[in-house]
Amino acid sequence: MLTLLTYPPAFGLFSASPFCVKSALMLQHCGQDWQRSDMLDPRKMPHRKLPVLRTPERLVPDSDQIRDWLEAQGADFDHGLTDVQKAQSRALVRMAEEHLYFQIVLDRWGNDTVWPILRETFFTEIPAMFRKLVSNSIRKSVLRGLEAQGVSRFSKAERTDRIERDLRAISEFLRNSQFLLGEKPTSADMSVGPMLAAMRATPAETSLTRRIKQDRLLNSYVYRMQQAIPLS
Ligand SMILES: N[C@@H](CCC(=O)N[C@@H](CS)C(=O)NCC(=O)O)C(=O)O
Repeated sequence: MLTLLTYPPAFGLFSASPFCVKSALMLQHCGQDWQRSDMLDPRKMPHRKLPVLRTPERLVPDSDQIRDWLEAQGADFDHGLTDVQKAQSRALVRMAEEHLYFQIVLDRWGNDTVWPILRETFFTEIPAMFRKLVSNSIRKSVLRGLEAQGVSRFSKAERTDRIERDLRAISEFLRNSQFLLGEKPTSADMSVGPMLAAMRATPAETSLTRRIKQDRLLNSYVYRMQQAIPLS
């Protein structure tokens, strides 16, 4: 049986990591026999990140490589899409994973109201007496990473504008269909859906959580995705 090494459930989601949710959705969608194995510390993993798929032959790191591996076994997440739709799918996935994702990380790790909740969710394996010290130093390194990536250099107004343009682009795809590229979920939905769900699930009210909750189209899309491919 395949095993998905993933971060545990958090904030009402299958996992706090939208990349882990994406891989779980792909496994579920293609009908593979799989189980989850939760971990909080990915440092021994090939890319020092999660998700990772344990197959009979090897560990497959990275949600895109997990997708490739599943496709090599016969999965077809974009069945029936034209070449242009496949190109649109690629662009949507990159927008979600290389931009919106970092906005979510900033919303979680850069917010002093969210931080105590994060500390007690992500660092439970660290003995309580060291937890503050260790988690504060990890928080600093995550924030340094966001500075290097650039997302935290924008003003609040600039940030909002950048997010808004992405959300409007996603909404245009959903204006006349149930899912991004038609009436059935495809790979783009398995990436964008969990990203929007994560954005909504940050455990404090932020402008991002409000933005998704108050948007009927996006909110119902997140719900639809969760119904279309249920993860128990
Ligand atoms: N490109 C990777 C991204 C995975 C990723 O960023 N995972 C994060 C959690 S959402 C992680 O494990 N971070 C740990 C770290 O950077 O130390 C994928 O698609 O799987």
